[in-house]
Amino acid sequence: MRSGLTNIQWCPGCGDTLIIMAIKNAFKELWIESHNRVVVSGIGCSWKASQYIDWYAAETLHGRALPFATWIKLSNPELTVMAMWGDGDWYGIGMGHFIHSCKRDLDMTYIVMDNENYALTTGQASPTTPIGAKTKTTPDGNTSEPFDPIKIAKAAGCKFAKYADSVKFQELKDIIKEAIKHKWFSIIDVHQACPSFKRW
Ligand SMILES: Cc1ncc(C[n+]2csc(CCOP(=O)(O)OP(=O)(O)O)c2C)c(N)n1
Ligand code: SF4
Ligand SMILES: [Mg+2]
Repeated sequence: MRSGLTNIQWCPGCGDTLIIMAIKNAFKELWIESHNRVVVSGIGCSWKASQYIDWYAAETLHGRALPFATWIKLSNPELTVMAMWGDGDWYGIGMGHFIHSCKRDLDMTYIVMDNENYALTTGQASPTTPIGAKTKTTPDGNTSEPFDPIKIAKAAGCKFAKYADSVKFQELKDIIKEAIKHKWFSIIDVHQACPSFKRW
């Protein structure tokens, strides 16, 4: 599927928009043309990312983008392959694929749009929700320790695993460029605002 720029449908102030802009700038600065790049997304607000950049895109199942991305990379190693998921997508239902992708270490870039909640389903606690945060499923405050995804990625064998923040725009764009240039598996956990449901 070929996707292009359409009207952004994320809520006003959503950090996803900044992440998309940083990726677009990174591609531009690295001279990676649209026919040489492909994104695979899961399901969640983050899933719409694949619709807003001119690239080949596959919108897959919740938690299952990594197997699709792996197959695409193995079929055509020349492509720049990026997967974009939410924190629930990747660290919840997709955690098994995440660990094995770190171990397999193929040349792909994974961007987690980490808003610390299941936003598309209107604000339930996710694996990265901080202690004390009140969500639909933790009305008295979250009591379980959030995952440290970067620590987990490194422990599973990933050599490029970094945090970023969508509001530190230049830094985010530079980390994305570094990740694309890294010839093995790279993961960036991008903290982002979700004004509709992340209110802590
Ligand atoms: C197999 C499966 N289970 C559950 C759902 C319902 N579902 C859709 S989006 C979503 C949460 C997405 O949260 P996250 O990955 O953090 O993305 P966000 O919306 O926060 O960007 C869930 C549970 C689904 N689509 N498929
Ligand atoms: S619910 Fe949150 S993550 Fe989803 S579009 Fe709105 S602000 Fe963005
Ligand atoms: Mg989320």
